[in-house]
Amino acid sequence: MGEKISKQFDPKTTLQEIEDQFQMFQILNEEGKIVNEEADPKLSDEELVELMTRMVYTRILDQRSISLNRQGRLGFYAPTAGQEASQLASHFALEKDDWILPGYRDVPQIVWHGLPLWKAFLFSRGHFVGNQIPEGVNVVPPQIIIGAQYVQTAGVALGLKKRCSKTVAITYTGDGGSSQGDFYEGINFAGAQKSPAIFIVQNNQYAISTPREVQTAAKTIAQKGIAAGIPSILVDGMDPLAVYVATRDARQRAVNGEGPSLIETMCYRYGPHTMSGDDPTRYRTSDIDNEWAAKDPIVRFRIYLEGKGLWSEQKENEVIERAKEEIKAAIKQADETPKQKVTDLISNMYEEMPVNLQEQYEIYKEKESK
Ligand SMILES: Cc1ncc(C[n+]2csc(CCOP(=O)(O)OP(=O)(O)O)c2C)c(N)n1
Repeated sequence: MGEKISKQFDPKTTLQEIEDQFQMFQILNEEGKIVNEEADPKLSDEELVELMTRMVYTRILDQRSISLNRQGRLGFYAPTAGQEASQLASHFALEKDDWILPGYRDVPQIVWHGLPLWKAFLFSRGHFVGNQIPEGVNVVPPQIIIGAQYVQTAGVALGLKKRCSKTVAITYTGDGGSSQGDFYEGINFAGAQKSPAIFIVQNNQYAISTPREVQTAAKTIAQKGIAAGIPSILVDGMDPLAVYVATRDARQRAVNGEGPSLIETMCYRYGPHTMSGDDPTRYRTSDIDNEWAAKDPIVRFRIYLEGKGLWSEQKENEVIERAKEEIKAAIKQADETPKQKVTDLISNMYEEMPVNLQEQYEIYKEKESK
């Protein structure tokens, strides 16, 4: 227990003092300048180019996914533009054997972790093959239940610890997800067990149409980790270098046996919540959109890399063309996959099929054979 204090308890100051500690961590500012020399991860030229390539590629993947969805060629899709630094720079700090427990918006990370793109498209279509993850690709299917992946990550991380594995389990949710009970249970359990977990909250400012301010009285989401006794940081989620460093350090602590960390990445989604029909103009102004567009992660990284002579318009166009080609081939492969049947749904649901489903299975099998 701490020292006894005799001074009067001042609730305002106590809260203020804690909240003031959560200043936003930034390395590369909006103008593409390093503003925090000391924290610069000094990535190699190849690494910088690779990270930029992934962000540009993923922006194209987002644009193509949106238009494929509008053509009726994809199903459920949650746009990712604006969150590239938050998603891909955090992923960039991982190792191949680390486990990713994504939410529905986190398809880019699992694709870069090894999920073939055509399978990601099948996931979007609700096809079971999209959730059949290849052996050796350490990801689980994206979670739709808000926050549930936090509890599952605490479990996976504990398993990794028990196996003395030098790997981590990383998970992502949104600002809205941090209002769920599962969020608190997950970070608390992992903290208590000192499990190698990394909890990322991508604060893109809205849970569908609900602004972040309405979600919680806390000034930051990062500070919530402190109550669970785990290191927590608020990061500029539009800054690839800051996100990379925060995740790299969290990973290092995790594999060193120092337990989990919480990272809040301040970012923005440019598009709608999903392609299922919400209209962002009803809950956001164009002024807010413009304010965030000026912080764009790709724009600032482009300026930074061009300044180093590592990037050019030509290079970017090559990446864009490659992305378009690969997306085209992947959607073709998804199209060529046999359509999902009702019998697939039934047979994939249970390891041992219940009797009533067995009856239905036979009925559908008969119908499908015609
Ligand atoms: C347990 C649960 N409650 C409600 C929903 C419906 N729902 C889907 S997305 C969403 C908002 C999530 O917002 P946030 O966590 O900020 O993530 P974002 O979509 O912004 O990435 C809600 C409430 C759900 N999927 N699961």
